[in-house]
Amino acid sequence: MNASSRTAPSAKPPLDDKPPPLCEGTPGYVNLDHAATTPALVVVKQAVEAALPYYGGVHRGSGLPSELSTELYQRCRLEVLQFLGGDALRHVVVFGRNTTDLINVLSHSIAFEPGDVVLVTGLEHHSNDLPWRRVARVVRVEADAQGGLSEDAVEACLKRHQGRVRLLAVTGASNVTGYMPDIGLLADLAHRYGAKIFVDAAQLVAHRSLRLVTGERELDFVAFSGHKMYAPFGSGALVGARESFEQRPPFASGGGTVSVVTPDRQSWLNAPHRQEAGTPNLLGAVALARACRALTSLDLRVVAERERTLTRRALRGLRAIPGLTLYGSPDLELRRDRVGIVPFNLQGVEHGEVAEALALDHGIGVRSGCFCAQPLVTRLLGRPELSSLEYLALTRSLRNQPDGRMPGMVRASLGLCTSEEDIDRLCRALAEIAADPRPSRRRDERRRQRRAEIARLIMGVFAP
Ligand code: ALA
Repeated sequence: MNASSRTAPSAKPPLDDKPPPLCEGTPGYVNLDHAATTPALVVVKQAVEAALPYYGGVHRGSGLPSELSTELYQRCRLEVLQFLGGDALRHVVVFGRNTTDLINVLSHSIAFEPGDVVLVTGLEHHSNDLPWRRVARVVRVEADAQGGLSEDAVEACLKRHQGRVRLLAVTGASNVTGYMPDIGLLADLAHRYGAKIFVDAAQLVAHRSLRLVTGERELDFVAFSGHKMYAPFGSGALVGARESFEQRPPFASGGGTVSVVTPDRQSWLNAPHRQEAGTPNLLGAVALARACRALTSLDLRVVAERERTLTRRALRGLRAIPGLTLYGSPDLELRRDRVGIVPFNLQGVEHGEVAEALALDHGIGVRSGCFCAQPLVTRLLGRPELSSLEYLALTRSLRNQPDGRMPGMVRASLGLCTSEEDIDRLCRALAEIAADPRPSRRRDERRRQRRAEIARLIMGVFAP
């Protein structure tokens, strides 16, 4: 179901040394921020360009573009289902803007009763935590000090709240540490205690194969975003059993969600239409579906092995830098699989400063901060939970300082086209920053150059 259960020999040709080409327009720039967003695959761009001349209103017209677009949209759902090994008779694909959007859709699709519990883990992105707080009682299974998750702790929690837990909401891979919970085992546990499982696969699907059904096991709900899997066209997909989406009125209502409307009544369409208010993002769906197909055509075991090799290289290189602290599992050999995400801090240099130095002085893009996962980052930093007074003081001070920064860390995240040279450049750059953390004399000038370059590129976007 996750990488650990994917060891069967593959009939696919091995991935050669050349990863599939990407649309990247910044020569010399090293992108180590794939966990935030990925560039587009060239084949994704080509698919969008091929669909564009025929773009019409899905379910909204009788002309050729509209009819074609309606069929194409349906085809996109099938591609997504195939990508996850779903069953077109039982499963439904709901398209939305991104994983966050779709978790909100899902949270309003489940008919929670008062007192129902959603179990979340301490590894979650805010998007797989906050939406549940609005619809159910959220109980948290904490991460351990390295950001790992104990299945025993999950089981203890399921037992403690037995009969009340409707859903276990868990990430497929942490966006902070790359840690991959054993999704198969967690699905078994959730089901044993009468709960369903939702997997936030945003950080997983571009790195490892994920199947909805493996033998007797089934994941109830899975969601992921196009912009983290080389299809950044504003779409994401949520997949689950059809009947799960037909219990409640939709999260967003409007055109496309209803069959009959009178001045005071309306009847909702079946899924997935009920969940997709407004004219659908056909081109986003095309991009997502084409990326699914492209990833399916790769041998993801080879992709994973290459990513692990590069991650080990990064971990070894960074560990050797004086004053650098790595977060997450101390297992630098990756005996337990994880996706290529490496979080760290440099002693005496604020995380945002490190990210800026990497960007301006070394041409390397990373992300710094809390990565929309404040509970996990706080835990990894070893900081105590805030008291109510501290919480109030902090929220007040940050409200008055738009650029006020929370304690955080720096994150390098790998993608399909990351190379050994990219990793070595990161290590060399960090060694230099560690040796002399003062902003370089040319920093201001480089910032100005950066602003000018951005202005020129934006002009280029609107020039034709
Ligand atoms: N959730 C994305 C990240 O981790 C945006 O950067």
